Amino acid sequence: MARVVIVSNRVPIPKARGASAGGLAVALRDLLKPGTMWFGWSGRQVSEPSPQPALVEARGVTYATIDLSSEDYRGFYVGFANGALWPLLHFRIGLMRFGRKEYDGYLSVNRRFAGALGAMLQPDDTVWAHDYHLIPLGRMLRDCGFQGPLGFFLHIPFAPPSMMEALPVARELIADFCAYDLVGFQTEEHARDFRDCAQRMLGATVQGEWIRLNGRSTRAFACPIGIDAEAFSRDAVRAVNDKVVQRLAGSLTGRALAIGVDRMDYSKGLPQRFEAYACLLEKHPEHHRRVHLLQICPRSREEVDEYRKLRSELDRLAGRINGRFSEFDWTPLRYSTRAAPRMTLAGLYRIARVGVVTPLRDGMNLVAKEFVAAQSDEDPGVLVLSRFAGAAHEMREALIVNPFDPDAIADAMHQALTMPTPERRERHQALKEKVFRTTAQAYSQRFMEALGQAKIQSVLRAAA
Ligand code: GDG
Repeated sequence: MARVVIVSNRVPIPKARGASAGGLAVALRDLLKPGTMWFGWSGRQVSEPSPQPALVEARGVTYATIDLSSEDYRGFYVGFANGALWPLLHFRIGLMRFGRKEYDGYLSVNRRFAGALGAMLQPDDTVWAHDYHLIPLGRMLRDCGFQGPLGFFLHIPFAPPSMMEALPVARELIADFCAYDLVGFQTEEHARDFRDCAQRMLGATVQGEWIRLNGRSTRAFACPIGIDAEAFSRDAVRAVNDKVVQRLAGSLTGRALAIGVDRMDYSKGLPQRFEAYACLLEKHPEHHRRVHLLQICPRSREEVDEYRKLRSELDRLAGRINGRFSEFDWTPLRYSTRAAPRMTLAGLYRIARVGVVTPLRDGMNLVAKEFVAAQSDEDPGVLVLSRFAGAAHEMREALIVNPFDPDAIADAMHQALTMPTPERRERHQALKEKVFRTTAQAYSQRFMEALGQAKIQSVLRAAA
């Protein structure tokens, strides 16, 4: 039987009943029919990893994982994927740390993935690999003899040729993308930057969305990811009864809540957001004692230096803002570096008057979509959204800001806090319609259909 095989760095093996699923598991839920396989890293570091994957079966889906050694982890994950690719593709060349050793580690882990997965693949399987950790995997699976449909989706942005040139191995990586039949990006801008790189850096022939390189054809297109809007909206209504949400709502005593929810990452524009909030309080004293900003930012990737530095910077800024503006019965900024349960998050979005989503650069940004899905139709909150989030390409009815401009973010927050109800409703309806149209379900279905067609096309083009 033809199977779908999903490959990602981490594998969301279902835990206890009721445990909530992460972003990718939600996005791909419709594909997880009996017979599907999901392959990737177990999250474990061991001294001698076995080449044989461990298999877990849940609701007819096989989850296959391999372990990594700590040396693999340092080179592949900390070194190349998060130390070089992540900053480069988020336009932070100055933070990029490239080393041959780390790149070799990245290739060697991808080779290990390809070896373990290749041995389990059947000729009529369809493989869909995810994200920047696994760019060379497709070529390596082809080297193992797999000839079936191969798709890849990049969750983060892509960069134009002038920036990609900074990465010494950019040409190899761009060629690796071209081993797939279909490559998906969050926005047309990212897809176009990729096609430009293939054309200008490798001399590939580009025709519309198709790239031809060394006799192979690959389609590079935009396929924006979404959320399960129905389910999230239902959760938000129920979550208003959640204990933490009720406690927080009670503590507001009529004040407005602005909310930010982000992994603690330098791409999310958190220091600029804190500066913007200080700027709002300075320019508009009428908001003193009338607003709280709740910033939830669970710590992430603390093995990478830059993330530890960011944490100290945010601690310092939060202390400065509260030290400067607090009154004995009002703390303007509430800041937590712990993750909130998903249900609590849904309820917090719902009671918030403003959602502040101001990344400096972001593939899509699902928080923007979750915030909209959680709002009530009668009394909706307002979304302040960075123009550099992929989500801004579609969500034009948000208050769109330049995240590098704290003054502009402050003005948008003021506009959101004072926006009349009819305008809030009108903007919300338009945004809601989009979030309920470009859903997780629509995303996975569109990608899989395009992958089937791309495979046929690439075979026909090769024969022509
Ligand atoms: C990458 C791309 C792209 C956050 N804090 C908590 C929590 N979250 C959840 C949010 C949201 C998810 O994490 C974050 O998604 P984003 O899209 O904002 O960002 P990345 O993690 O950077 O994801 C991004 C995405 O892939 C999908 O393609 O949109 O551009 O960078 O769902 O709600 N969840 C819980 N507690 C928290 O404290 N439960």
